[in-house]
Amino acid sequence: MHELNTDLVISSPGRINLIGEHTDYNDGFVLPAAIDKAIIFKLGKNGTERDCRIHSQGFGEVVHIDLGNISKSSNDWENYILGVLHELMLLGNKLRGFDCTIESQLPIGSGVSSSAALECGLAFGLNELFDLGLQKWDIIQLSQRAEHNYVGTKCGIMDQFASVMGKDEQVMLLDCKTLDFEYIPINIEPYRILLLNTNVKHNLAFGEYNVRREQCHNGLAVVGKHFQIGGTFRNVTMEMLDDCRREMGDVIYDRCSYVVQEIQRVLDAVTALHANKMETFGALLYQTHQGLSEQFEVSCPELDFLVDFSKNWKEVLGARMMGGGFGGCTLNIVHKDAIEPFVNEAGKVYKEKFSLELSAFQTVPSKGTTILDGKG
Ligand code: GAF
Repeated sequence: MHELNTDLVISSPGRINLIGEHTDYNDGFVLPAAIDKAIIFKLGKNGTERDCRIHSQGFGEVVHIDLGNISKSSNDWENYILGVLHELMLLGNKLRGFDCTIESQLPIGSGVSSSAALECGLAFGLNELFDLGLQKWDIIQLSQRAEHNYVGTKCGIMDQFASVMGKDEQVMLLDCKTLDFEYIPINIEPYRILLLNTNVKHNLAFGEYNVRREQCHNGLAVVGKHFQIGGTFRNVTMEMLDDCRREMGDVIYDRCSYVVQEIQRVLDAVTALHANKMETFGALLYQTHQGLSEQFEVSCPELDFLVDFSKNWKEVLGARMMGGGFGGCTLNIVHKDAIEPFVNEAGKVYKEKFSLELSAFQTVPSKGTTILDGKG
């Protein structure tokens, strides 16, 4: 293998989301944070016009991409990269050949959004390397477009936003309708944020995400025929949904009810955090999980099992599945003294039930995409 050039080292973190799931593409609120695990990019100009040499340590050999001939690949992880390059090329002609080594500390498919970290880290790094003049919001939005157009997941804006905008010890309340946001310092002492990784990612994940988005869209259209809602979930009430239930059918009604209730739960959770009412905050997480499992139907037996298990522990204030669903992690708010026994017992019963290993890690809100080592 050729030696790859490095002029710049970038850290692009994964994210957690305390509450507000599947609300981002429904004009709702979310409460995410970047985490202290990241994808590390080593980037360097290689002196060519068009040849990009990409080495991902997790995937083996060096992949060559011709900037003059970008098209979709049959390989998923390459599509994240190709999608970003495609979007950057659309913006002008300042991009040139480069070398890139990618090393990930993020468990792939675990719901901490390694995909957004990959997209945003690459876009951020190339922006620095070639002085493309992009602002943070440009990077966030072009990364989202890359995922829509090249990967095919019609994701919301939360993951890319959290990965780029994160700050140490702060969560972010993002209004996904206006894109206004505020940092909220988080001090949940003596509790900790613990992720339990089911180590499963069911095949449903990709297709069903887009189906949910479409169901929400269809439900909104029905409500919009009868009420002045300005085309947004923000103006939809449960009473309106009840009135439209027969017309939209039970499944769409359940999806939309979840969204309306979850938008409100985020605001309630922020109020609880400000008032340091951690029991209330934890109870809201359990309600979110129930909604995701029963109304939105994006959970799976492994996630449900772990959330149910956590309810036997008085030291756990709340737990829920996190991210798009169908696998990945549960997020748990656990008393620091109970972390070890809780993780051990969870791992034991999870293995008995599913014959699978559980992995666990604590995390803290951390800074977003950043330069670790600048242009030499
Ligand atoms: C995935 C998506 F990428 C996000 O935009 C968000 O919708 C999330 O699922 C669910 O809240 O991570």
